[in-house]
Amino acid sequence: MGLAENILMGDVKSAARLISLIEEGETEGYRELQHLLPHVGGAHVIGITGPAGSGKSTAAGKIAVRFASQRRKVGIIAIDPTSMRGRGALLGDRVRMKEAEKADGIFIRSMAHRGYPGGVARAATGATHVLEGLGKDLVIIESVGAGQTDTTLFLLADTVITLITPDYGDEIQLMKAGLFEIGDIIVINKSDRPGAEDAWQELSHRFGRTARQGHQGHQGWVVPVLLTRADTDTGMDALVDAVNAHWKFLKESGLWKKQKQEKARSFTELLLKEELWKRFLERRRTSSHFRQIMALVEDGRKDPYTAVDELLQDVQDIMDTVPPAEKKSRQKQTTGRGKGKGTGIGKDKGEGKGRGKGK
Ligand SMILES: Nc1nc2c(ncn2[C@@H]2O[C@H](COP(=O)(O)OP(=O)(O)OP(=O)(O)O)[C@@H](O)[C@H]2O)c(=O)[nH]1
Ligand SMILES: [Mg+2]
Repeated sequence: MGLAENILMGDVKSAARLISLIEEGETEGYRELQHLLPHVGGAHVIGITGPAGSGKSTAAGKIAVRFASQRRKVGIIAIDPTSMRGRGALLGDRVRMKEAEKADGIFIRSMAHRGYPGGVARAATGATHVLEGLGKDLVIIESVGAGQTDTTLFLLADTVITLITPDYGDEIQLMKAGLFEIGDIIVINKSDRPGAEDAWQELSHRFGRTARQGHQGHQGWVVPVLLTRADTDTGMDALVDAVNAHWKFLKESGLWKKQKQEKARSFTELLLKEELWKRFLERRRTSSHFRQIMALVEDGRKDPYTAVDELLQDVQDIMDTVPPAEKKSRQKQTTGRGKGKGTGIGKDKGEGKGRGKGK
């Protein structure tokens, strides 16, 4: 039996394995994911974002336990902001979610974000489907907003919770980064800290009262601004109620499906952009053509616009050199799985052979 079939039968080990394959960019992983697709897509995906240390994991753990007690089948994906820092952050998230981890049926998976823009692991969308395949109907993705525009989380989640602390004023970057913009629910955690009440007043005034415009699919939803203290479980019922209310709103307004379709398309476009850029640089950065053009740009003898136009003439060539997925899988079966971490879609270990040679 394949991984997808095992997962559909509830095999947790196969789920963990498939998530790893997707993380590593293995073609085999995408093929199994494809088998899962007819069976998934209906779960409520909740994203939690906010500055480092604001209490996201603590809150995620607390609400997960509550959802589980409401007979929801819960999965959690915790995205490690600093894969470079080793396993510290991963373990940190797990410690905060201890209760949830012990609760029956809650599946927790940590992932490294690997430099993907927006702080969300590129594999998170695939991992969400894997958890759905396991039967989860509610998936919480914890991501780090740390000063970046976390639009990718927005694209993965049906409901986004922006979780900050009373001293968010210091995090003025957040405003620019649009963390508030993407939040369907705004939570001021650490209500035991000074200034909590003032922060609540200010944000309620700014975001809570008016029905939001802007993002399609958000029309008519009034953003709740909540005050919580996650470490002592205070305000968590209200947060669960707000999440459920948003889900009901999406379902009843019919926005859910439309929003999901639009987000899936946008995520794919984002991935395509990333992938083109990465493949282009991998194959061309060291080529003599690339270096010649860049040297002219550096000397001010070629303008950047013309340079980009000329460099893009190589793109067709890059497309031609990417072997079809089937061919890659067959290669893999004969060579075994390499150790290298995948950066690409359908990454293949033999694919980089021509890398750096240029034209
Ligand atoms: N005083 C206080 N501490 C809290 C509260 N909620 C969480 N904490 C503590 O804040 C610290 C960070 O909490 P986490 O849940 O790990 O925060 P996080 O946002 O997940 O952190 P990263 O994943 O590292 O970005 C922990 O020591 C928590 O116990 C709260 O409401 N008040
Ligand atoms: Mg965390």
